[in-house]
Formats: sequence, structure tokens, C-alpha cells
Amino acid sequence: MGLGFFHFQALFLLSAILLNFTPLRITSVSATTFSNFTDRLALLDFKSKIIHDPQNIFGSWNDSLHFCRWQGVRCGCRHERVTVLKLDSSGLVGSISPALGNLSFLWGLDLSNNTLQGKIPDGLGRLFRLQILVLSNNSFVGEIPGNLSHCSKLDYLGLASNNLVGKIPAELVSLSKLEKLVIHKNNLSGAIPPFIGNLTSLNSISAAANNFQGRIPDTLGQLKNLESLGLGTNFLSGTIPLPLYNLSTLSILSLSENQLQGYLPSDIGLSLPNLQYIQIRANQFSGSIPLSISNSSNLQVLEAGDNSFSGKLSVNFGGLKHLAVVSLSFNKMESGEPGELSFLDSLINCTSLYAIDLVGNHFEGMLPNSLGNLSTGLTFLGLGQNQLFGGIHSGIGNLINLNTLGLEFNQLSGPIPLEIGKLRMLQRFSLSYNRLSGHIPSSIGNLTLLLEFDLQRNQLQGTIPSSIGNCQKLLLLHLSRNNLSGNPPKELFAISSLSISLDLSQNYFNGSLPSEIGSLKSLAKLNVSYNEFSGEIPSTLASCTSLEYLYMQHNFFQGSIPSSFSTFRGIQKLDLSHNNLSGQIPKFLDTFALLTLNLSFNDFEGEVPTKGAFGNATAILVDGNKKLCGGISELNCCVICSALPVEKEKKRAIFGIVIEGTTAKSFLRNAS
Ligand SMILES: *[C@@H]1O[C@H](CO)[C@@H](O)[C@H](O)[C@H]1NC(C)=O
Ligand SMILES: *[C@@H]1O[C@H](CO)[C@@H](O)[C@H](O)[C@H]1NC(C)=O
Ligand SMILES: *[C@@H]1O[C@H](CO)[C@@H](O)[C@H](O)[C@H]1NC(C)=O
Ligand SMILES: *[C@@H]1O[C@H](CO)[C@@H](O)[C@H](O)[C@H]1NC(C)=O
Ligand SMILES: *[C@@H]1O[C@H](CO)[C@@H](O)[C@H](O)[C@H]1NC(C)=O
Ligand SMILES: *[C@@H]1O[C@H](CO)[C@@H](O)[C@H](O)[C@H]1NC(C)=O
Ligand SMILES: *[C@@H]1O[C@H](CO)[C@@H](O)[C@H](O)[C@H]1NC(C)=O
Ligand SMILES: *[C@@H]1O[C@H](CO)[C@@H](O)[C@H](O)[C@H]1NC(C)=O
Ligand SMILES: *[C@@H]1O[C@H](CO)[C@@H](O)[C@H](O)[C@H]1NC(C)=O
Ligand SMILES: *[C@@H]1O[C@H](CO)[C@@H](O)[C@H](O)[C@H]1NC(C)=O
Ligand SMILES: *[C@@H]1O[C@H](CO)[C@@H](O)[C@H](O)[C@H]1NC(C)=O
Ligand SMILES: CC(=O)N[C@H]1CO[C@H](CO)[C@@H](O)[C@@H]1O
Repeated sequence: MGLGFFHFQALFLLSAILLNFTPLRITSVSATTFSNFTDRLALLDFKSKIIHDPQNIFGSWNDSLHFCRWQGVRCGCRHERVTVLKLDSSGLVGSISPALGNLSFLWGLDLSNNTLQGKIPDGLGRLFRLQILVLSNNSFVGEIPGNLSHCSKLDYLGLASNNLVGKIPAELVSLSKLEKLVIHKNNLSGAIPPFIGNLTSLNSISAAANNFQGRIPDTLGQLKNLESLGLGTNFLSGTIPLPLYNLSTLSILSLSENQLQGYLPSDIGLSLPNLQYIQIRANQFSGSIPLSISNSSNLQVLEAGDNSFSGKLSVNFGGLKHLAVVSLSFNKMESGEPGELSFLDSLINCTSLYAIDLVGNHFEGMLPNSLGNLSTGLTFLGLGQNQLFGGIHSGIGNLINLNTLGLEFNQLSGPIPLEIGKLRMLQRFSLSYNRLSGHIPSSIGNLTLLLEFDLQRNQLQGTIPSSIGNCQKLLLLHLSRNNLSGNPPKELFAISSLSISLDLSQNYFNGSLPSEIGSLKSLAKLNVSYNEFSGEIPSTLASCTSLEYLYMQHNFFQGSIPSSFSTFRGIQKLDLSHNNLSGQIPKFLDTFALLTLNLSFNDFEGEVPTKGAFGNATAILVDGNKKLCGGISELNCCVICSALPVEKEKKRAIFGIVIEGTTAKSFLRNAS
């Protein structure tokens, strides 16, 4: 396991724009009017299909109140006819009555964010005055009714976050007034139909997270009012149609997680001057990031990770005052020229900067000093998996709002600057797989919010500062493969939050493990292997009852396996090999669901159990223990117990008598 890398993903779905109707205004209503009878009946029928009303909305839907005063109902001024029904976020459970199709004066229907089920009734197609239909965030199933095409005044169609299936019905081509089509997070399929390009009033299409496939139709280029296009997380292929780059009004272009390919045109920043969001992550785009991006002066988010972009990144970001996210992770950016990271200098001007993610590229060079002058608003800095070398400048301590700092898998050298202690918001911090040297600064004790801290595979030396005990939220700590030494402070073993992994392996740690280790009650993986630990295995270790992996091999542990280990029921892999452990293999181990157990090269004695994991020769390693006997024959390790020479001295010590000829087996029986 291990962190590998930190990777930023701004999750951006065009959210449903929920409409705020103006407050309920009802002009004089005569209580004796019976003329608007059908509206009342339709509302009552609607009510009858709602099976759960936790906010008691329908408490006001009673006989003594005119229906125009019922909660969520609004009538027109001239006729007492329902014009708006707005019952969003009301916790309603049930289905929608087709009778709503009788509310023929209705222009606004918002039932979003409830738990309405069943199909969307095609009777809604009779609402020819309807302008706003919002059913987003419910549990509707079935297809989008083609009958909605009769709602020719519709300007907002919100059906997002339901379980709708099927294609976008061809009949909808008649919705010539439609401005917003919000259908993301459904299970719609088929192609994005070319006729969408005929809906020339459209300014927003939000169709992400469906099963759409095929190409993005060229006809979308006819949508001269289009401001946002969200088609992410579908199965779209082909290239971005060139006519789309003519939509100078476009501010959001969100196409991440598809199978799109091709280049970004070199003049993209000029042809799309209003771009605020470009999200094309996880596609197959290639070529370079066009310099003209620097002309998109409103740009906030550039998210182009997980593609095949290459070449030098020479964009001058200096003029992009609103830039918040630059994410180009997992591409092939490089130039082979010095000063490859100088684009970072231009980011100093971007005072809204929030995240920089360049993980997994081929960037080569020193970390520029300008890093410390980036916006203090920066929360994410990911430069891992590149070819960066040189030292980490102390200026990094200026980025006081960093939540994630990843510099892993580079060739950085020199010490970890003391100033790291200023990054008090840091939660995830990795410097693993570099060439860092010197001591772990004690200022890390100031990073009290740390969750994951990975320093593995460096050349760090000295001891672990006891201040690490202040990091009481740590879930994971990896210090393996360094030159660390001394006895780890007991404060380390008292970080009871540690739950994922504590890895101290392949250092020069010595001394015994403190009894505090029993505080690690949530820890799943403990690795202290390949060190110089000595003394007995503390019996408190058995209090770490969540342990699944325990690696203690290649140390100088002595004594026997503590009997308290019998509580280690969840353990899957246990490696105690290459120590000086002695005594018998505890019988209770044969009741554990062990995947592997390595006891080899110790000084264990007596009989190898045969039951449980011991019945599987590939799971068990016991060789290099001269005094063991028995075990299943496939183990092929030990003499049969009757052949084991009896150790006279020991028997004397225990029994005070010598029983010549007694087999070790019966000896053991006698002893128990
Ligand atoms: C809806 O209107 C139709 C006629 O247009 C009528 O038959 C039906 O009863 C009405 N339903 C309700 C619930 O008002
Ligand atoms: C009808 O609803 C109104 C508003 O909630 C309430 O004040 C009134 O008491 C209700 N009348 C009856 C008979 O339930
Ligand atoms: C959706 O409804 C729930 C209550 O059912 C509410 O807590 C939540 O804020 C609503 N969401 C929106 C976006 O209005
Ligand atoms: C969708 O509904 C769920 C459950 O009621 C709620 O938690 C969530 O906030 C809603 N989301 C929106 C965008 O309304
Ligand atoms: C759907 O629309 C067609 C054409 O206007 C109409 O004949 C049909 O009755 C509608 N279906 C419903 C259930 O309203
Ligand atoms: C969505 O559709 C796919 C196939 O198109 C199907 O496998 C999947 O179960 C559907 N999911 C839901 C939530 O309906
Ligand atoms: C879309 O508009 C074009 C002309 O602009 C027209 O030829 C075509 O038939 C229309 N498509 C549909 C499905 O109506
Ligand atoms: C973009 O618009 C210009 C001017 O209106 C036009 O000449 C050009 O052909 C258009 N390009 C595309 C790809 O539609
Ligand atoms: C940063 O902004 C200043 C003033 O707004 C400008 O003079 C300078 O050129 C900008 N720096 C970069 C690298 O664009
Ligand atoms: C760490 O915190 C202590 C006080 O809690 C402070 O004196 C010290 O300067 C801090 N170190 C760093 C590097 O921020
Ligand atoms: C024996 O142990 C090996 C290694 O853990 C495992 O792959 C294998 O499935 C086990 N065989 C049986 C029969 O449990
Ligand atoms: C359809 C209908 O009957 N509408 C009537 C509702 O009530 C008002 C006020 O009495 C009338 O003006 C509408 O004609």
C-alpha cells in the first residue's frame, strides 16, 4: 500500500439552477367561487399520491383555506387559476399525479429535491403555458416524455439526478424557447442528438454523468447563446467540433471523463475569450496547452489532467486574476530545456489560486523560489512524480493554507526545511521517494491536522522527534527506507488515531518497542521490519486488535511470542522471521485465519502445529529453527518429532529428572 501520489480532482457538475420564484402573492380571493374547480381537484389528486409529507406541507391544504393560499401554490391575479406549484426540498415521497396536466394555467412547476418516484407523467405535455419544469433530484424512472414537446414555452427543463433512461426524445426539437437543459446524473443513453443545435435559445446544457455516446454534434456550434456545456462522465468520442470554438459566449466547457481526442486549437483563448472553466480531464487529448489560454482573462479552472498533453508549458498565467485551479496531472509535459517550471513564476499574480496539480508529468528542474510567493490561498500543491531536483526552499512555509503537499517521486535533496511547521492546515504530506537528507524537523509537531505523512525512501537520519506525538489525527505514517536511528519516541506509539499504516521498516531503529504500542488500537498495518529492535515483543502489542498485517522480521527480538497474541484474531500476515525468538509456537495460532506466517530463522522449539493455516505448506515458513519438529509433511522443514534429540539440560531444569528416550512429543504433552 502507501500513498503513491496525491491527485487533485475538482468535482464539478453543472448544478441544477433551482429557481427562486417570487414570494407568494395572492390578490383578493372570493371564497364562494366554484369556477376554478378542476384546479382544486387536480391539486387534491396530486396530494393523494404523496405518501409521506414530513414537513406537513399539506396541513394547509384544507377546506377552510382557498387553494390559492395552500402552501406552495400560487395563483394568477386575474383568474383564480394555479400558475405556480413549488414544493421543492420538502421531503415528499410518492409519485406525481397525471392530473397536474389539468393545471392549464401553470407556468412554473418545481418539485425538485424530493423522493418522487415512478414515471414523469406525459400528461404534463398538456401544460402549454409551462415555462419552468424542475423535477431534479428525485427518483423518477422511465424515459423523458416526448409529450413535453407541447410545452412550447418551456425555457427551463430540469430533470437532473433521477434514474431516467432512454434517448433524448426527438420531439423536443420543438422547444424553441428552451434556455436551460439540465439532465445530468441520469442513465440517459444514445447520442447527443444533432437537433439540440436547433434549440437556439439554449444557454446551458448540463448532461454530465449519463451514458451518452458518439460524437459531440457540430450543430452545437449554432447555439450562439451557449454559455455552459457540461457533457462530462459519458462515453463521448471523436474530437471537439471546431464550430464550438466559435461560441464566444461560452464560459463553461466541461467534458471530463469521456473518450475525446485531438488538439486544443492554438487560438482557443482568443476565440473563447469568456472561458471560466475548461474541464477536459480524463480524455485522450494531445498536443500542447495553447499559449493563447493567457487571453482567457476570466479563466478560473483549467483542468486537463489524465490526457496526453506534451511539450513545454509556457503559458503566462500572470494576467488571469481569477485563476483558481491549474490541474495538468498525468500528462507528458516536458521541454528538455532549463527553467521548465518558470511558468510557476507567472502564477504569483493569480491571487485566487486554490490548487496546482502537476503530478505525473516529465517536468524537470529545480523548484523555483517563486513557489513561496504563490497565493497564500493555495490549498493543494501536487508536484509529485516528476523529475524535480535540488532543495526544498524554506519559502514553502509561506503557503500557510496548504491542505495537501505532494512532492513524492522526484529527486529532491537536502533537508526538509524547518518552516514546514508553518503549514498548520496540512492534512496530506508526502515527500516519499526522494533523496532528502538531514533530520526530520521537530516543527512537524506543529502540523496537528496531519492525516497522512509519508517520508519513505529518502536518506533522512537521526531520530524521530518526540513532537510527532502532537499529530494526534494521523492515520498513516511512513518513514521506511531511511537512515533513521535511535529508539523511536514513545509519543509516536501513543498516536491512537493511526489506523491505516505505521511503517518504520528498513532503518536503524534500536532499543525495545515501548509498551505504549498497545495504544494503536485501530491500526491495520504495522511494519517495524529490518531494523535493530531488540528485547521482548511487548505483550501490550496484542491490544492492537485491528492489526491485519504485522511485520517484525529482521530484528533482534527475543523471548517468546506473547501469549496475549491469542487475541489477534484478525491477523492475516504475520512475519517474525530472522529474530532471536524462542519458545514454542503457540497452539492458538492454528485457530487464526492467517494468509501467511513466517517464523523462519529464529530459535523456536517443539512441535509445529498441523491444523488451520499450518495445514497449508505455502502459507507457513518455519525453516531455520533447529529445534522444531513435526508439522505437515509438505512443510518439509522439520524432523518428525520422535527423531528430535531430547534436550537434557532443559528437561532437567523443568522436571528435575531425566527421562531417557521420551519423545519430544510426549515431553510436550507432559509439560502442558
Ligand atoms: C383532469 O381533466 C380531465 C378532463 O380534462 C378530467 O376528466 C379529469 O377528471 C381531471 N382530473 C382531475 C384529477 O381533476
Ligand atoms: C387549515 O390550514 C390553515 C393553515 O395551515 C390552518 O391555520 C387551519 O387551522 C387549517 N384548518 C383546518 C380546519 O384544519
Ligand atoms: C434538499 O432537501 C433536503 C431536505 O430534504 C435539504 O436538506 C437540502 O438542503 C436540499 N437541497 C437543496 C440543494 O436545496
Ligand atoms: C438531493 O437530495 C438529497 C436527499 O434528499 C439531498 O441530500 C441533496 O442535498 C439533494 N441535492 C440537491 C442538489 O438538491
Ligand atoms: C401526448 O401527446 C399526444 C399529442 O398531443 C396526445 O395525443 C396524447 O394524449 C398525449 N398523451 C398524454 C398522456 O397526455
Ligand atoms: C444504467 O444503464 C446501464 C446500462 O445502460 C445499466 O447497466 C445500469 O444498471 C443502469 N443503472 C441504473 C441506476 O438504472
Ligand atoms: C434543424 O434546423 C435545420 C435548419 O436550421 C433543419 O434543416 C432541420 O430539419 C432541423 N432539424 C429538426 C430535427 O427539426
Ligand atoms: C467561425 O466563425 C467565423 C466568422 O463567423 C466563420 O468564418 C468560421 O467559418 C467559423 N468557423 C467554424 C469552424 O464554424
Ligand atoms: C503581474 O501583474 C503585474 C501588474 O498587474 C504585471 O505588471 C506583471 O507583468 C504580471 N506578471 C506576470 C508574470 O504576468
Ligand atoms: C511551532 O509552534 C511553536 C509554538 O507552538 C512555535 O514556537 C514554533 O515557532 C512553531 N514552529 C514553526 C516552524 O512554525
Ligand atoms: C495456502 O496459502 C496460500 C498463500 O497464502 C494461498 O494462496 C492458498 O490459497 C492457500 N491454500 C489453501 C488451500 O488455503
Ligand atoms: C377557469 C375559471 O373558472 N376561472 C375563474 C376563476 O375565478 C375567477 C374569479 O371568480 C374568474 O374570474 C375566473 O374566470
